[in-house]
Amino acid sequence: MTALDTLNAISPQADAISRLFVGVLTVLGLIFAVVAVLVTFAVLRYREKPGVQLPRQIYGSHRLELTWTAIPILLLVGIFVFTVKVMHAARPPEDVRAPDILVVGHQWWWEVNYLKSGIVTANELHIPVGQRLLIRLESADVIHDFWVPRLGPKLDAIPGHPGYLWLEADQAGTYRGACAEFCGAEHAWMRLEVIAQPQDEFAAWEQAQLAVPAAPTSAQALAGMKLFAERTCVNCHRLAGTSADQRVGPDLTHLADRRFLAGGAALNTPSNLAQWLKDPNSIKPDSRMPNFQFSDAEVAALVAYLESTK
Ligand code: HEC
Ligand SMILES: [Cu+2]
Repeated sequence: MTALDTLNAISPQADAISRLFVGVLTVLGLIFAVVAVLVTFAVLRYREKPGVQLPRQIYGSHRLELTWTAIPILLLVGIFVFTVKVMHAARPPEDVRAPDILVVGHQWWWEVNYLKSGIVTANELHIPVGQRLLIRLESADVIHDFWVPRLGPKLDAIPGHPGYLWLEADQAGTYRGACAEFCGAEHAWMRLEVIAQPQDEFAAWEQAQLAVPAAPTSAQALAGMKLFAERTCVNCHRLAGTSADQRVGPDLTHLADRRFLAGGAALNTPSNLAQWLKDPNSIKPDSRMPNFQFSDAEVAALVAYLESTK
């Protein structure tokens, strides 16, 4: 994510915002240029020189004062009108229709629920390209802020007060986002990715996500499955096909399909996953996932199990 992402819009909503920004910047830039030229001219042309008398002093000019009051007022009214238009273009009215996806901000990760298909995932939103989806945004704890600069406006996730947002991408691709409201120690590792895919790829992803993982076959993965059931993981996580159905931590059903762990703090490789299970705080200090003091063999078993649910 870079500062220029905002100017590189991929959705009508982000495009409206970026046009408004460029428009206002242009007008302000012109005013700055005119003022700078006039000031420079006055300083050079009218500076005190030997033998030159002080020019005639003028006190008060109704015409000038009215002009320099009227021009800024007109400019501000214009900017106001365009801003309100952009706000309407960029944001859905409250409850226009049933939302497609419920996104919940947690310290420090994003829960993603596809309300129609029932898919649950984390820190990653797959969407079909060119379709306008309605996101309902909630928070499980403190104020977060959902922001994917190339796709649209930022929106605060406020506890007890759901917000709504259009999510749409006109080009296939991966668009990075982040929490944009300081929400505690690990706020910086609350990244997300929106992956816009052609309809058939998206449908294939949906199918894969909906599949309930088969029980593993290797002895190591079976040992991991047993640990997963016995060691309180089920109290915080969801894993389809098991008794785990909680939302305190991210859904782990198809964890191996995701690119990141822990809101972007590490790439999702088997070795990083092992590191995470051994000591979550070594990857994300203060994370809300406990350290279980697992032995290396236990970690390897859990990794084998979680990788097998792909
Ligand atoms: C007290 C609740 C809690 C318990 C118990 C718990 N976790 Fe977690 N877990 C979390 C939270 C919260 C996160 C998200 C941390 C973050 O990203 O900030 C997490 C993240 C994870 C992740 C990374 C997922 C991702 O998408 O980033 C894995 C893997 C994981 N836990 C596995 C386990 C396993 C295996 C167990 C049992 C041994 C377990 N957890 C027990 C709360 C818990
Ligand atoms: Cu945050």
